[in-house]
Amino acid sequence: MGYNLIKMQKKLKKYVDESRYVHTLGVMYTAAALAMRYDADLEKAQVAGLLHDCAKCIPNDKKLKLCRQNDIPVSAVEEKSPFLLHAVLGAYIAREKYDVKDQEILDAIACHTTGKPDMTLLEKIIFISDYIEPMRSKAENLPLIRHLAFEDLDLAVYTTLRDTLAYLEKEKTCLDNQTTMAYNYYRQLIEEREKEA
Ligand code: DGI
Ligand code: FE
Ligand code: FE
Repeated sequence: MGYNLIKMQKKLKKYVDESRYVHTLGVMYTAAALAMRYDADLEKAQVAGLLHDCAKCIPNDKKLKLCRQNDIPVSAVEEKSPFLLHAVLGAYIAREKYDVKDQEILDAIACHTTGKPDMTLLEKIIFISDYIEPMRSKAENLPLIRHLAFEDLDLAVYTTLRDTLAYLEKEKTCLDNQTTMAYNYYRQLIEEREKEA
């Protein structure tokens, strides 16, 4: 506890390009707003939001090298799409270079790209903030998901995963197992909720 957010921002700025930095601030503030809405830890949400993409601008070959050097497992899908590693590598760098020891924050950084089944509140907040922050503009259901994020977080997570999978299928990109598992988990959660209603 007691993170120096200003100091972290100054450092991060040296390691990411300008648009990534602006995106990162957007995620930090969006995560803060969602933490207020859902009574999550405001400081953890900001630190995780600020650092979630801290490994994004490392060249892909260096990402693979850093993983190998530090015993971070690399799946076949990650080998093919090394950009996916910026999430787990980001958690590693947050711990080693930004002195973040809080496992909840590190976990939220590590799963921010694929999501995962049964995410914690903080994990869901970072996953969604990354998708809806104000600088984002591409995804088609953004207005809906931005609204849902503050109304029904699980439904927002489900809708984001559904749209991401549809997009990846259209692009014929290979799916990380974690993305598929996350989608199946949240689809079932929403289906069961609807049955009960
Ligand atoms: O780092 P950002 O651009 O802010 O966002 P991100 O870390 O959420 O990455 C977004 C991209 O990741 C988006 O184009 C969808 C893609 N993605 C998510 N899950 C998978 C995936 N790409 C592949 N190849 N496989 C996945 O399972
Ligand atoms: Fe990312
Ligand atoms: Fe991001």
